[in-house]
Amino acid sequence: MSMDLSRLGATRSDWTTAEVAALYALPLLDLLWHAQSVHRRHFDPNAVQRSTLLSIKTGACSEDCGYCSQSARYKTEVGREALLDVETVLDKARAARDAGATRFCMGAAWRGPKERDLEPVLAMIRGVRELGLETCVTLGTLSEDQARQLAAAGLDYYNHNLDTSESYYSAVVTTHSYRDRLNTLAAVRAAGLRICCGGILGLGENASDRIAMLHRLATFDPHPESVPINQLVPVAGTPLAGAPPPAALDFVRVIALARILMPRSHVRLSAGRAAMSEELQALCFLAGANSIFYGDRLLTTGNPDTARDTALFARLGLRPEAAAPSAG
Ligand code: SAM
Ligand code: DTB
Ligand code: SF4
Repeated sequence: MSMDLSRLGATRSDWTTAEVAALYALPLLDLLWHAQSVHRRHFDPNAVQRSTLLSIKTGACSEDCGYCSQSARYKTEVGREALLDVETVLDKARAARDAGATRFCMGAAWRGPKERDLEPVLAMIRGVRELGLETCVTLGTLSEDQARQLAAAGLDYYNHNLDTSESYYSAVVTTHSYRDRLNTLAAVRAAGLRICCGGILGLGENASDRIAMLHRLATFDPHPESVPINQLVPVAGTPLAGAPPPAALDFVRVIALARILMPRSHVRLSAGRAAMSEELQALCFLAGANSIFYGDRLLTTGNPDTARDTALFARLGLRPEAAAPSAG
């Protein structure tokens, strides 16, 4: 399989699976060179955006996602907690802003929000925006009307991951379908929201699944503005607790492909950094990652603390990306 490498760097949604597979098969050093070249055409190569996560509603989720600490079906260390109150969330958002985050991402362990759930989340979005932060929420399946209500509250991004390929999805989740995920993404786009959508490596998927997932992401028109690439954080009690981690250089390869396929999107080196060396993270930045989760927790699991990330940025000469002018 060959492809016209001179077209790399253009923003297009007509990628073929063969093209994505050909990129995946490139010698690693060629791939990194192309990814870094594309990255430098669109971004400051030493700037990295920082988002802080908060679980606003933890545990007891009806869904059976095989990786998740929060499914009611698995016996994990995560218990059931009620939706946090707005003031608690705003205190955490203020602390995240003061620590240097520019975006605050609120996650709920729901299949989707019930009607009574939405109003407090809308208040959280309004309050976090008033602090001058960009807002992101991830609440599961949405109707078009719910997406419009979130947009009217001033939400900047909705996170909803594809997680893996369509054909492998049912090996990981059975309580909702890939089609449900795509429908929610369409509702979110129709409401005029920006999309954060990516996946997880280490679910037992093979290279074709990774290629299919990347192809799906890169053929959205427009592309998701933010593309989180997670490495599975194995959680005791879940079906995937014992899954072997993806090969480190395959993880780098997927980051590089995301960068080349979606040249203007922020590619986030997401969950899994606590288990990665600084050298591996540096390779991910070289491959075009330009966003991280920042703060000592993800949703229910750990993340490098801010002091460690500040030291990493200093060693690599990275700068935090400035807040987007639209925030606030
Ligand atoms: N319930 C909503 C949903 O599933 O869309 C929102 C919250 S859910 C925890 C958000 C995303 O977190 C998942 O789609 C998955 O990509 C990621 N995630 C959850 N558990 C993870 C784990 N153990 N390791 C890596 N990523 C994980
Ligand atoms: C995303 O792609 N990763 C984040 C966020 N979007 C919501 C979640 C990672 C969760 C890791 C496991 C946990 O902490 O529960
Ligand atoms: Fe529930 Fe989301 Fe976890 Fe799936 S990933 S079990 S929908 S919280």
